[in-house]
Amino acid sequence: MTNSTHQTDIALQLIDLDRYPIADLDRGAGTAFLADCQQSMETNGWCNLDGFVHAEALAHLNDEANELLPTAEVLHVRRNIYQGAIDPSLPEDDPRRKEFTHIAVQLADDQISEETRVKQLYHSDILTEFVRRVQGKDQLYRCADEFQALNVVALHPDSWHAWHYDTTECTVTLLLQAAEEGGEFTFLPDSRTDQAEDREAVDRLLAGDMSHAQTFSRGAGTFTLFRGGYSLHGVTKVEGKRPRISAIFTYDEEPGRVIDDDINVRIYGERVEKILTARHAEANA
Ligand SMILES: O=C(O)CCC(=O)C(=O)O
Ligand SMILES: [Fe+2]
Repeated sequence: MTNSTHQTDIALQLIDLDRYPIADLDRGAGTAFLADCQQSMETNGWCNLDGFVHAEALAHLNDEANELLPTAEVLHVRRNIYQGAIDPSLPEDDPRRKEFTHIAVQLADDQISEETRVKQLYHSDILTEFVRRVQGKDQLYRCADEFQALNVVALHPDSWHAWHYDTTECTVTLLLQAAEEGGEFTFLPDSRTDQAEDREAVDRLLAGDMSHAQTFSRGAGTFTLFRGGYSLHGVTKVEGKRPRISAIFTYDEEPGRVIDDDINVRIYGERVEKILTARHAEANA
């Protein structure tokens, strides 16, 4: 990376670098800060940085999201916690067969223009490098999928983000607008590994017992990394008048990662189905 790219990187303007020296991780305070983040990721499965963006930057990001969201679709996605096919060997009444409806007003990547600050922040090489190092990956790339890479999700009052595992290992979010009440990000840290799942803990949560779940207090402007592929999580019911708005930044260890069309149609519905159908028709014409 050249110096000039560095100097124009929007992360340098938006992020509170005094508290979070993400552009200077190889000396002094930056080294200690990175070690703390890595340690938290390793021990707890998450890293939570409140006040990550400056107050004025947050106000701009928030205005931008509120301006764009009226152009977004209302998504209704029915899914089980694994977001895949249900294991047919499970008993009929097994909680893991349960499907939840996820309702959110959601902007997909292609609906967020390159001029927006949120897209520029997501495209920041400094930020991507920071996320890579916190996760301890040799390589990490921004997701190349035209719909999934960057999303802005609004949960309106009375809706919640139903319990699920993400289909990627680690999820990175920036909370743009907190709910007046409720809308807490809640999770069971490391509730599964690649080999096994803590069934007792999972079944307990699915039955509505939150006593073992963890939550953090997250004000608007909080940047969070967590192992969403391994920790069952969701967002509790949003209360009050305003929606809870969160930006989801997606990364992958493989460069150029795109998602299967049928998965994107399942998530994003009719709008994306039309785009893909038109594209196929054109390719076959
Ligand atoms: O909005 C959040 O804080 C979490 C969202 C989430 O779990 C997801 O998008 O997969
Ligand atoms: Fe998630």
